[in-house]
Amino acid sequence: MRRLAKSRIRAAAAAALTVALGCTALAAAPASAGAAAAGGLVVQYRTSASGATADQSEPWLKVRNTGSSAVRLSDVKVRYYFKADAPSSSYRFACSWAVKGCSNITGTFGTLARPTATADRYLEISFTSGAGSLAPGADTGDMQLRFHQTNWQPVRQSDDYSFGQERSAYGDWPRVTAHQGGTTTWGEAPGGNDPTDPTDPTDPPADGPTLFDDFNYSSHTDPKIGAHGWSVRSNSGGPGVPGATWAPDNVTFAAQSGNSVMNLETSTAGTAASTEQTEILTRATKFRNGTYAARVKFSDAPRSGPDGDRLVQTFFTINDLKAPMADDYAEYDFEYLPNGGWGEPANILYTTSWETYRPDPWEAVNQHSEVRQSYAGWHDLVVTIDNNAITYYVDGRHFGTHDAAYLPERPMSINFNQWLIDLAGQSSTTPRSYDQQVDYVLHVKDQVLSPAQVGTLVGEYRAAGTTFEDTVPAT
Ligand SMILES: [Ca+2]
Ligand SMILES: [Ca+2]
Ligand SMILES: [Ca+2]
Repeated sequence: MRRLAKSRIRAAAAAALTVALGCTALAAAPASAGAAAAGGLVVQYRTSASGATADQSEPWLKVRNTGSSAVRLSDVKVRYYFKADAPSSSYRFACSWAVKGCSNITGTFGTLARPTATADRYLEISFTSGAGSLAPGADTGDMQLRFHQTNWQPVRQSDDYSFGQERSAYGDWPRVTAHQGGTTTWGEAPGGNDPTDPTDPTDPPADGPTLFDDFNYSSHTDPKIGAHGWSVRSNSGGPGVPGATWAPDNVTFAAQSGNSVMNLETSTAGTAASTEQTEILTRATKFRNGTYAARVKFSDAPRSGPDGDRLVQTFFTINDLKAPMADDYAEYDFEYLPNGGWGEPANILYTTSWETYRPDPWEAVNQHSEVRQSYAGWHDLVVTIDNNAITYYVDGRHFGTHDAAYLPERPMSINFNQWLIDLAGQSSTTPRSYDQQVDYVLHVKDQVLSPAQVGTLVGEYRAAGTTFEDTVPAT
């Protein structure tokens, strides 16, 4: 994050933020007993993309309750089955419009345990509690859904089990299944793949070199920190206020409900000499493709003193810029600005994928996504990197997907820091300090995990009492 410039030029190809993607639920609530007792769901289907191949599949769905008692939609899941374009293809879900609200509809992808000629994957639709219930006889209304290849190559629909080329108007469609609890209440899955006996889509891949650290340390001088591969920064230099120090003793650890949490405290009294920034990073630059995750607590206000400083709270990966505009540079950022900065007036969260940059005169080649709102509090941050794209999630929701042009060419370190863009946000010389907390960090090499799989894996480490593991090989 050697970001010397005040102005950062953002890529024109800003990633449009797609809402309500990804999987939000780490674990579905247990289905209520007898949910399907008075049985009856019907799924109706039409498509608004009827081509044998298309830019995206557009299964539009309605779920109707034909039973005699109300059905809670959060107990219902619907699966659309398809044959992947290639074994390595990955897909993204989006909701264009829905009577129940796209924010109440999530889509995740799964792999069938017993692939057939027309189905080896499925799109599973589920609902948040905000979708409410269906009274007897009621339906969800239109759910205008779509999915596409991550790399935006065409999808071949003609070989997809659930695709109905002629279905230009809604009609009952048994090639899509609905299930409630342990019962399939509508439709027929492709042979041998009944959804009530699935491979659990929250199961993480069985192996893959992994770094997990729950940040269970006593202080910044705890010898385990270095032994586990971390460096608590003390050397001067950017980013941030020129002349500021990077203060290792402002990196502290405390127990919260039996779980150790790391705190990065950044403080200032309005001068460079009084400004103390914080950073912790892996000494090894050995992390490239795969999944990165951290649980981070951002804050909007100082712990004490006057508010308003232009602060950056981060989780990122980075390597070194060997020359201005060298294309083998790589950096992937979560950056939260609680008080604005970089021309922004107020809270904003950026995710940014860097091809390269030139410090002077400043020029950046990157792609970013942004949301202008408060992110004060704890958040689950996930970024995945495969050979096609970089995808960011916040709290299980898709936040942005960035293009292959920004993929890393070389391995990187993993970093957290909190720093001040400048001292122009608050001119007071009254001391103030800001906290950024980190619960854990996870990296799984060369595996793209869903946010739900990240949650499962972290849960497994904790159930085993493991607070640190690093099986990622040195490069
Ligand atoms: Ca297909
Ligand atoms: Ca690059
Ligand atoms: Ca922890």
